Amino acid sequence: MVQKKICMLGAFAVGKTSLVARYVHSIFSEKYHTTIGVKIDKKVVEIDGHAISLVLWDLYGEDAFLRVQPFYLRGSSGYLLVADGTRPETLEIAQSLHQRAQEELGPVPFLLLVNKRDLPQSIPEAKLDELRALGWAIRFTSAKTGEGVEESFEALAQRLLQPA
Ligand SMILES: Nc1nc2c(ncn2[C@@H]2O[C@H](COP(=O)(O)OP(=O)(O)O)[C@@H](O)[C@H]2O)c(=O)[nH]1
Ligand SMILES: [Mg+2]
Repeated sequence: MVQKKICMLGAFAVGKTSLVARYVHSIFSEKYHTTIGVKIDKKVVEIDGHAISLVLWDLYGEDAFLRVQPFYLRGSSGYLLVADGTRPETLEIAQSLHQRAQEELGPVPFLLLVNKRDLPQSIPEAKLDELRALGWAIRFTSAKTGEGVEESFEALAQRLLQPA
């Protein structure tokens, strides 16, 4: 089966680990687990009759930004950039991480997930429009309610199968 590595990228506490947990295990936990290391989960999806195994890499920790080392990105077929819809500064961090990922990987598919949709949002829509104008695909998710989560991982998987 085709395997595709996907990296989760985003600022501290935007919900990267929660999104993977929701997608892979259908769970949500309010507790914060500061794991040590890189966590790797797998999930098989079927896209247009093709089964592909998504290998999801998740970093954690307060300085996730500094810890995004080349080995973490290397070999990724694509990535999910995650911002927290309640914290506009996390969008800036997502943009920096995007730059770093593009330097390492070139123009591979990615999606921006604006997470925590279940809470009052504070990222200006105009900011998102600027990114859309640059060609970014943006989706809203809630790891808490599950809104948009499965669709987002599958939308990225779909893009991985398309010729560049
Ligand atoms: N309300 C709400 N809380 C969330 C959501 N996603 C994550 N959280 C909470 O935000 C905190 C950080 O989540 P976590 O997945 O550990 O973030 P990470 O550092 O990006 O991996 C935890 O307390 C989660 O329970 C969401 O969609 N809605
Ligand atoms: Mg985490």
